[in-house]
Amino acid sequence: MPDNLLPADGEVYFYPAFFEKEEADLLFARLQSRIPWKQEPITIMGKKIMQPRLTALLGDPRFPYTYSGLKMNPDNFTDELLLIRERVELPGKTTFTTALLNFYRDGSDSMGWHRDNEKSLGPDPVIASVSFGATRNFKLKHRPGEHGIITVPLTHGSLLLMQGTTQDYWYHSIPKQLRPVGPRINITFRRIVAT
Ligand SMILES: O=C(O)CCC(=O)C(=O)O
Ligand SMILES: [Mn+2]
Repeated sequence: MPDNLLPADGEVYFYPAFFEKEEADLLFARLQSRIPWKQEPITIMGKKIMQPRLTALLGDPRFPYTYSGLKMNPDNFTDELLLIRERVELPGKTTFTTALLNFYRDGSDSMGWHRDNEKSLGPDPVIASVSFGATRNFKLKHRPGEHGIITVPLTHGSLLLMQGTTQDYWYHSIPKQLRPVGPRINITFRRIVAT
């Protein structure tokens, strides 16, 4: 088990090469071509805006997933997603119903500060985040503000686990970056416990 990256109020574990390079290359190519990527609008502070990235939701069709005013109905898991889920359930010590996928086309695609604290995930959710493609910086910011910002470069084939009280006390984001960067796919596996 790697060390906890957080100084307090939650647990974040990072496995830099959870998938070997060859397997990660193959999974990136398959996901890029087979997932029905879409750009969809969300509502932030009453304003409807397009998300600065492409997304998809896969998983148990009984559980739609809603965030930032966007209700997504999942498509069934593909073979690749079933394989990846099986691999991350072991270190995550849980089962996952749903995967939210994000495709960052280049450095101008991003994800703003947020917490994965939707009621449907229940208290203290375990979230398994798998990355393929270009390395992007993942930032964590303590909500009470007593700790500095933590930066984790999420490498090709890596796994980041967030658990415990992380989603109560820490925001996370993928900032835009000016330095040219290739495409990146991120998958966050979640367990929906209520609708
Ligand atoms: O792309 C990432 O690494 C973060 C994705 C994320 O935070 C989310 O989907 O909620
Ligand atoms: Mn998130």
